[in-house]
Amino acid sequence: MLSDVTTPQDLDDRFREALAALPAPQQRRDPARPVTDDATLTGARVLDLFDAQLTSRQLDLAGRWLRSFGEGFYTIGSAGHEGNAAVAAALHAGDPALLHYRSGAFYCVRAGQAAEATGPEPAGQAATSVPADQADHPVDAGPAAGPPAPGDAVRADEPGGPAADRPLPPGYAEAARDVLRGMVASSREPIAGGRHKVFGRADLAVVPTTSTIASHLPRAVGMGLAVERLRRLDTTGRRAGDGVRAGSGGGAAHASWPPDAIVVCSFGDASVNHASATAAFNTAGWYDHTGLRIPVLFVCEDNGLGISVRSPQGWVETTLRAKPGIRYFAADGGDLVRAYEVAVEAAAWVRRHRRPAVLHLSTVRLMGHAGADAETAYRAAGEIAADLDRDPLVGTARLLVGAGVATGEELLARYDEVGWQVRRIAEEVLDEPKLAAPAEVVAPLAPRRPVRVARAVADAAARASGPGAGARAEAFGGKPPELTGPLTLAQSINAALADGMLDHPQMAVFGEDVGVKGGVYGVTKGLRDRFGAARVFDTLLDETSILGLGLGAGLAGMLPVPEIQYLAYLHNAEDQVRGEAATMQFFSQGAFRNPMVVRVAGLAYQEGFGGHFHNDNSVAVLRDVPGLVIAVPARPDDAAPMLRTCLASAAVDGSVCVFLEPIALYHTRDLYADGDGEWLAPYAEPGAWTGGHVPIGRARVYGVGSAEDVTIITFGNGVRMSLRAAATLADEGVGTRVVDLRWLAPLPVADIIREAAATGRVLVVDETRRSGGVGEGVIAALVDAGYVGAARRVAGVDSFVPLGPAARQVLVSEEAITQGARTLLAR
Ligand SMILES: Cc1ncc(C[n+]2csc(CCOP(=O)(O)OP(=O)(O)O)c2C)c(N)n1
Repeated sequence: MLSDVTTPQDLDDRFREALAALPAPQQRRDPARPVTDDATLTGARVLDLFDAQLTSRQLDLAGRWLRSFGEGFYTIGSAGHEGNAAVAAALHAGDPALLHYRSGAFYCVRAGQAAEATGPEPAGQAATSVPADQADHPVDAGPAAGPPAPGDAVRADEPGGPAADRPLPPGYAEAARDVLRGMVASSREPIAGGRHKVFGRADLAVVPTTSTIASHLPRAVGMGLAVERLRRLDTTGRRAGDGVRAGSGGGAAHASWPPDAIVVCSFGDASVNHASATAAFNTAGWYDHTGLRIPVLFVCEDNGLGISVRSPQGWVETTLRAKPGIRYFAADGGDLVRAYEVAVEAAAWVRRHRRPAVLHLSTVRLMGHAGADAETAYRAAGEIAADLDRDPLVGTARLLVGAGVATGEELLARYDEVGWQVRRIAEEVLDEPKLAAPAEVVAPLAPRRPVRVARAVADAAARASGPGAGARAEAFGGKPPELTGPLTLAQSINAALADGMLDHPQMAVFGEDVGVKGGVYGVTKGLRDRFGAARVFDTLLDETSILGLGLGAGLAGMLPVPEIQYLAYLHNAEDQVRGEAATMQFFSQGAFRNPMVVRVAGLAYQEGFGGHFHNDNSVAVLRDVPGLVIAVPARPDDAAPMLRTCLASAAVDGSVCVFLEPIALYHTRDLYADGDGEWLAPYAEPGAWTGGHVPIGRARVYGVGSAEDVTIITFGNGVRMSLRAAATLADEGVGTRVVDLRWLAPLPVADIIREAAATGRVLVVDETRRSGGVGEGVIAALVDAGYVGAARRVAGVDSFVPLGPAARQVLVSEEAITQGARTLLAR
């Protein structure tokens, strides 16, 4: 009898009843034969897949059990979705997979494939190895017992039979241990190390996904694009491959993906409505329409519900069928054999044509959304019971018994045996250590090795002036930027991008209008002509997809440099930076990384192009993303070395960098007076790159006058305004030091403290907003360090930036800076 939720007990009871009710087979079928006369799967393979389904189910039950006494921290399960075992079976073990959180059976099958490929695990290493005191219950003790040779007759009345007492297929117990470690937040969990319960393991090509539904789909599309691009380079022999300098590109600590790989990503039916999902479908279809190949298999596991909200009848099929450029396949996830056959067809289609497809897999959801979900609040008892009747495990059992491969009794014995093994592993992992110190938690977040980064910059310099000099001269048309005279900020970034492209063979620059046009501000001008449309390309107009392409490309081994046309438009896609990019190393302990330098044109003060959307001055949303690097170059001679540092850090450490370029300074030439040309700067020749290296988190300090009276701490447009204000103050006999932070994250704390202490009077000039602005971080850093001098802030008003001259009402002005300094000095 059902209570107000489907409990593990209910599910277990129903399963037992259903199996007990199966009629005994009249005749046994040789498991080496197709399980039914028209099936492609053999009985033995179905038994293997059934084991994966059982293991997954038992993991769900174990998760609830662990929760019941406070030792488990995750109860979202896979029950009802175990048909995804068929999808895994239809794929290659090396196909990168970004999985839905109901992928227990998929994960077991993938682990099984990998274990078979690598052979038996060495004793003592296998997660399936059994402690001495439990050796009487061997788990996964070796390769699966071979099925009888074809033609061997197995009689229905023979005791045991092939289903009953086989060891678990290789890899399954190990997979179970992985999942259980995730549930108990063990620091030995193989991918996130106790930071989250995810499906992921580098050797299984399973890339961890976050709980933010559908946010992994734009990344999957980016990966598909990059995998295909690298494959083509491979087949034409031009891929840098082995010849690529270590660390010159991206992505994975993982070896490169197989050339014929396809990317699989799965998600629920409610998720198809999410903006990230629609972006991913659209981008895959858009590229397909242009003839570009993106081998991605989307798998929609449709249980009809998103927590309590029903997908309207027929909506999922209608919407998936209607996606342009994406081939539609459908299967019943309760029918393992047919689901497998359709999945094989879909995967083969994607692999052959290198084009996107969606597999719509119908499933049920058993035991509610998660442990605490009282389903009866929103579902009728009859509906819940109907789902139980469609339990895919019962479906597979019915198939096996109907085919004569096993009896219901044997399969129940199998269920219990698997359950026993899973419980035992659960008990073992209970006592494993948890993450126990802040440093342990954050260790993989954003590794920083500044010495290696500096060395990478020095190596790049050596290449550019040595073996790469010829290619460099050619790329710059015989006139390298150091010989073209002083450059603007935009020209300097352009030159540094070109040098980056020359030095990093896997680097690609892309975004809206960056290719043919060369960027709305001309920053990427000429790059497409020099480096080709495969490396410098226009994307469709969707920031989520642009970032997703970057994320996937980084993961696939490239060094992506996407551009976001305006800071305001980063905000509508910000989750791809915050939730996806910045978390990847954290949730994979560095096994996967998405090196990326996101160029963003932003901040205010544009002449003649007003209004908030092109003058957005809000960076708060970036500053609290753990591990993110935020660079704001104000001057041409900082921009180039800072960009080199970001590229090197991305390549060396997998850093996610936001390179925020002040639009208003792009073409600025003068500092104090019209025509003085003091905001221009020559481009450093490669021989000077090492000496001019700008490490992450180091500020630049300008002394004006005696530099002893007041310290102005600022960045971006504030640098120019502050230098001008400092000149005015100097005329009044006030000595100022102007500190350009250059890096908003990590803040140059040591430089801030030193320069603040030097005068004892700090004026923070913050062109972002008073609330949530950069100035808050600077003041907090001073307080934390015990600074006892005077401090004031000049910051933007808490407002969006209005059009026209009204903008001056809310933005920091030179006058306000001068006044602020005078007020400080008057105290
Ligand atoms: C972007 C986002 N919004 C809300 C949630 C909270 N949430 C978690 S699962 C879920 C329902 C997802 O339903 P579906 O995609 O059908 O997958 P199912 O759980 O049914 O397998 C919701 C709303 C989330 N994880 N991510």
